[in-house]
Amino acid sequence: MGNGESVAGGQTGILAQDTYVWYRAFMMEYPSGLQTLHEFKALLGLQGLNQKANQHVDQVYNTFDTNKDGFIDFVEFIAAVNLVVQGKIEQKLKWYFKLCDSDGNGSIDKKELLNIFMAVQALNGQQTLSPEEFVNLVLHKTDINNDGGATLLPAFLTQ
Ligand SMILES: [Ca+2]
Ligand SMILES: [Ca+2]
Repeated sequence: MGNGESVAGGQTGILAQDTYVWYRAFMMEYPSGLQTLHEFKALLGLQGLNQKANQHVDQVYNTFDTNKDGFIDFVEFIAAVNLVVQGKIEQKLKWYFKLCDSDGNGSIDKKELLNIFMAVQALNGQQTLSPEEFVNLVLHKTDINNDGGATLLPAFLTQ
């Protein structure tokens, strides 16, 4: 009974019997049943970041906070774990696209891409390409609608 059932994520989701283990661990760590942004950063070891990197982490947190109450509850937490641990590449890309599209207009423009790049670079502390070079490269490669790379459309995710 219950074999193969999953919560919050279809076939690739965490099995129902494992959910209980996750739930216990979550409640042990966060007795209020809610994880704050501060706790989220602590969990991932992302403290003391510079401003750009911090903004990026805040954005990640916000995409996981699906009911927008400012906290991650258990259902949101398990959905996030599902995505990160077991999600298909397509799901991850869609999530990442949502993350990049900070004004939520359904496409990623040069400024949004630049923001993400700066944040990721701040997190990694590496510098191989300049931000401008990176943005031009990505937009050029994904210029599906032939607008000269002005915007990045989600079309590439569904092909
Ligand atoms: Ca929430
Ligand atoms: Ca946008």
